[in-house]
This record gives sequence, structure tokens and C-alpha cells, in this order.
Amino acid sequence: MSISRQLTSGRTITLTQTTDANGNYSFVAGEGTYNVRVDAYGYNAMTTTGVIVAWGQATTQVFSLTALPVYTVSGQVGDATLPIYLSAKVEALNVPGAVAITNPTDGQYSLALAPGTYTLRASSEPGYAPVTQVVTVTGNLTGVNFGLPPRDDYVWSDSRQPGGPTYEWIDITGSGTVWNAPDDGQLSVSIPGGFTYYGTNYATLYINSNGWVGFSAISPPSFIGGGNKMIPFEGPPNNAIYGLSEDLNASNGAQGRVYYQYLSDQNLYVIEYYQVQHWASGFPETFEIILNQTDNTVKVQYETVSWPDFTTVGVESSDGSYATVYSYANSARLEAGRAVLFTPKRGTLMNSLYLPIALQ
Ligand SMILES: [Ca+2]
Ligand SMILES: [Ca+2]
Repeated sequence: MSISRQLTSGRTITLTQTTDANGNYSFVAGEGTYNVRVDAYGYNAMTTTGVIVAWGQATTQVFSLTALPVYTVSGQVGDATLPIYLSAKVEALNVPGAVAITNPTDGQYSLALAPGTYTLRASSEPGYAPVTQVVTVTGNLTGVNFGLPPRDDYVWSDSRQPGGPTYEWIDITGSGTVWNAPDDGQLSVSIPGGFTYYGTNYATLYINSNGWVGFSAISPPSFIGGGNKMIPFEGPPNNAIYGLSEDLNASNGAQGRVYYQYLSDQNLYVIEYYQVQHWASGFPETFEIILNQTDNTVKVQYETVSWPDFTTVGVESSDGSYATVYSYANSARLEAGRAVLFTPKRGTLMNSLYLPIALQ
């Protein structure tokens, strides 16, 4: 709600606030004559003019708003390319509480909305891109349907879960190639046969000394946004796998080393950060990122975890518009002996191992 008054200069001053949970409000205002306006979602707006505020006195103004009619907006959400319905979220943006979950058997949803124009957003992540459409509500609306396009995405699982990945440390410090990495540096390496990441095959991998690898070169080769950022973060780096992304400092090999090796017999490409310290120094970390060419999964394993408080773990798409986060600022309580697996998922399909119900 807001109060406003016109000054003798012709200028209008307006004070705005939100009522508390009991509908109470109070303004501290200079003496004068005010217009008081109240807006509430689902109710007719109301303005009272000529409210007089006198010096040193409290003025009480009570409002009883008239509820607007509420209409039903309904429809179905499905795959844009296949005849299958989806478990999805449909929400009216910027309207508190206007959220519905579809029935996955028929994709049906229903929202209760007051008259007005809304942007509806349907999402089913991971595996689909969200879709928005604008609707104007003047009565009940049916058939407000959404077809979500499949997109390349990832789901994570970890070694604490039944059916999750197994922690099996692969030590390549004796067999791999060493890189005495600088504080912020990147090294490009070739992957024999390439690796498919977010649906695109790449022959070159960029190893970054700050605990992440990517498929696009960046300059300067920093950590996420030059700070500790949540992903997705649209700035560089993008197209990246964050194993333990932080401002690490191997200091040209004096504070840890990075190893890499292609294990052709297993179709694995391994990047191991061995005893790499944080900037400026201290808290050595040993972990590895494993690219599996057989199923295009990405596995991250932690041999020692010293200081995970400001790290980011996850995968981020080629343009940085979406991501799958496993841990941000140690939300996953990273510890030694943990394995995390990122498995590709496009649409309802995961690793192409099963068909959606409608196609069986
Ligand atoms: Ca980014
Ligand atoms: Ca660094």
C-alpha cells in the first residue's frame, strides 16, 4: 500500500509499504492531506482521498477490500516432440502461491487466478527447457497447453545413495603426465575419440588449475566469475565441469600438481588434482574428474577434502544458461571417500537405457 501527497511545489511524495501478516500498517508522515491506496492480489484496489494527518496525532484509516472473482486456468504439459505427458511445474510468475504440479499420467494442471494478464511458466528439469506463455484471464480458461522441448542435461547421484556410484580411486600420479600448473592457468589437451558433453562432441579439453575443466578456452583462465559463484552463472567459464572450483594455487608445482591420462583400455580420461593448495597457500586438496567415453558420464572423486567452504561442484551448459549443482559453499558436506556421478539426461531418456512409458 502507499500514501501520497502533493507538495505546494507541485511535486508528489509517495511512501510505500507492505502490511504485516495481520493486515496492520503504519506510516510516519508529515502533516498534510494524503491519498491512501491499497493493492492486494485477488482484490479490487482501493484509494481513499483527503486523509488528514495532523502534527503529533495518529490518524487511523481502515480498509475493507472487495475480493475479485477467481477463475480456473487449466491445460496439459507434454514433451514437444513425443506423445508423452510430463511431471512438470506450472507457475504464474511474480504471483505468490500460484504454482501447480501436473498429474504425470495426463499432464493436467489447474491454477486459480484473479482477472489479469499473467506470464505462465512450465518447467520439467532436468531434461527439458522451460516454456513461458502470456495469458489474459477474464473467465475460466482451458486448454492452456505447453510442449516442452527436450534438451541435453544431467542428473547427479553420489556414493551415499543406494544405487549411486562407487568410490574407486584411480591414482595416476605414477603413470599420468604431470602439469606444474600456475595459480590461474589452463592447459589444452586432446581426448582421443573426443567426449560428448551436453550433447556435443569435443576433441579438446581445457584443464584449469582452479579445480575445473571445460570444453571452451577462457581468458583469463580464472575461477567462476573471478569469485565464488553459484551456477548457472552466465559469465565465464561456461561449458565446464567443476570438480572443486575455487581459487586454488598450485604455484607452478610448489603447492601441488595436476596429472592427466587417457586410459584407452577403459575409455576413461582422468584429470587428477594432487595435493593442490588454496590461494594463497595451505589446505591441500586431492580429487579427480573422470570422463567416461562409454556412457558419457562424468565422475568426480575426493581423496582428501581440506577446505570445501567456498567451493562449487557441478556441471554448466555451453552458454551458462543452465546447470546441475551438486554442492555450493559445501552444501553437500564434501568429505574424503565421496564419489559424485553426473549422468546425461535428455527429455525423459537417461543414457538411452529405457523408453518412456508411451513408447513401450
Ligand atoms: Ca558460467
Ligand atoms: Ca588460482
